[in-house]
Amino acid sequence: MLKLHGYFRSSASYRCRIALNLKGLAYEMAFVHLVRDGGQQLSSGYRALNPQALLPTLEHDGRVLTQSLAIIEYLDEVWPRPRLLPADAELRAKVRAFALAIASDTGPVNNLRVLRYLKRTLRQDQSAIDAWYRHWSQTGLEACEALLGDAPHRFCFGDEPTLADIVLVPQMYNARLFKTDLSSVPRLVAIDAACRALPAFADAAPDVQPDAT
Ligand SMILES: N[C@@H](CCC(=O)N[C@@H](CS)C(=O)NCC(=O)O)C(=O)O
Repeated sequence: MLKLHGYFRSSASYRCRIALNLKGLAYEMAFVHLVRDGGQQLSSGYRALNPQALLPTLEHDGRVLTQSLAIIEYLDEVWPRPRLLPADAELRAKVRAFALAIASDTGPVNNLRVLRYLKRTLRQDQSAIDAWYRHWSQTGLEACEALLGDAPHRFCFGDEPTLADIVLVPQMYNARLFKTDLSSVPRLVAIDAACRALPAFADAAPDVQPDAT
């Protein structure tokens, strides 16, 4: 049994939904609202599953897994087809580097708890917070555009989606939500559109989730 604890707009949950769909795995959803009740991720019940109080968490037959990239690599190891990481070592390192450029170096500075700290503790106004968000979003994506290399592919690193595409699409969703200028990343825009045309990506989109409000 697979159960994903997530939230429709959580980009890290979105990554896991895409990966589960690409693998064709059925899973239950447990909804953890990031805003309601002051943030349900902060409850003692959820912290018992995920001590970081972050989404997502995946339960698999009694095993509890956290961190979206670790979850996706776990899925790829337990259900190896279709591959989400390339067989070639160099390409695999490039896919991981691209995914980490977003998941480790771009997403965390724009996480909800960081934006809340800017607003509530440092008393920044909304225009300063929006400028912060767009700055890190745009510079992070521009670096990713450069990481793609020269070969023209339908997806980030070939003709099949990999972990890189799984991490890119939620980041692009967030970038659009916060009105980031995407004119400097035309290849990412094209790859994002190609991914979102696939059912595995479309069915994972925030706006079609049962908890979308
Ligand atoms: N590195 C973590 C990041 C998880 C994360 O930041 N999740 C966000 C939603 S996308 C969250 O739960 N935020 C709650 C908060 O900021 O309080 C992962 O990839 O799983």
